[in-house]
Amino acid sequence: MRIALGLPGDATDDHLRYARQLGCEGVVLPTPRRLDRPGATTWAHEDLAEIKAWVEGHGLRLEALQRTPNAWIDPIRLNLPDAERALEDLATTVRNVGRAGIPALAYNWRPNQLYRTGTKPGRGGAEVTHFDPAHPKAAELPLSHGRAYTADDLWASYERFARAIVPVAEEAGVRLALHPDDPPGPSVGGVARIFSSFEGFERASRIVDSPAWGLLFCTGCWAEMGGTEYVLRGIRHFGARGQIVYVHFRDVIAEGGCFEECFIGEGPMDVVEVMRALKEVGFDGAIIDDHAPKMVGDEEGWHPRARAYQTGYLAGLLRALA
Ligand SMILES: [Mn+2]
Repeated sequence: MRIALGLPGDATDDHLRYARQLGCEGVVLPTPRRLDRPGATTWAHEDLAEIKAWVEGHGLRLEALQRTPNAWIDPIRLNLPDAERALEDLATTVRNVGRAGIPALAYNWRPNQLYRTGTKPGRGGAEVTHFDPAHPKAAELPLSHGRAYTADDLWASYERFARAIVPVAEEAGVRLALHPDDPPGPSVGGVARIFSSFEGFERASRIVDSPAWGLLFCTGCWAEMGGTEYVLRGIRHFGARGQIVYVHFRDVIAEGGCFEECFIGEGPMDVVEVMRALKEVGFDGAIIDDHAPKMVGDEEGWHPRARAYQTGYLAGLLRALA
């Protein structure tokens, strides 16, 4: 296991130096702006190879790309008329990611944005996000994609995706890492959420039998689903099968379907047991922190001060269990 740093999409040389200064061996990049080409519907091999060389030039490993642009995958997730074209483009991107030697590509199956009902003061006044399903912003959310999409709709689109893309990823040497719905629940904006439970992931794991299929295991989302025991259950099942590609280490303070985010180690999750479980199942990939609270002086959107604290906390945990 190793601690990496999740960087913003517009990461610069300074961000890579910062990761090195924190003692990280690698980084994760979400939809890197460096890969943007106006009008493009795929990531080009030469751009991917260039970004990997850039990261490695700083003495770091590029652990994963965290997601492709939503506009590329929404036609697939919602099974829109251009889904077939979008699947062909995604297959091209996956092949290019593999050719560039980038080992993992994450994705999720929620066409809606990461969804919260607001922010509030957390520990010492640090700004944290919260979610309350009874809040008018959640309870009265209009249809986000023009009509309701049922769980059956989402499963049909997911199965089509898995059958088309997982074999391509396996051949390309890329592992696909599926992140849970956040927040978990039956639906958001009329779109069903099918990766909000252990059973959802277990069902998905049986569609295509391939080492390329796996999880971006987000302890925060698993804790939202059912606390420490649920996190441990997920790790012990999927981790033992080698199906955890990499980890988001995060915690929430949850009660009655509501939750607020918090610092690692502040919330109810037994972080030592979670890290120990990852070790015990033989997980040997990257762990990054996730959704850092906004601390004093954290003007940059990805909250580098809180990330430094959390990254150091994770490194210490890892050292203690070594
Ligand atoms: Mn996450």
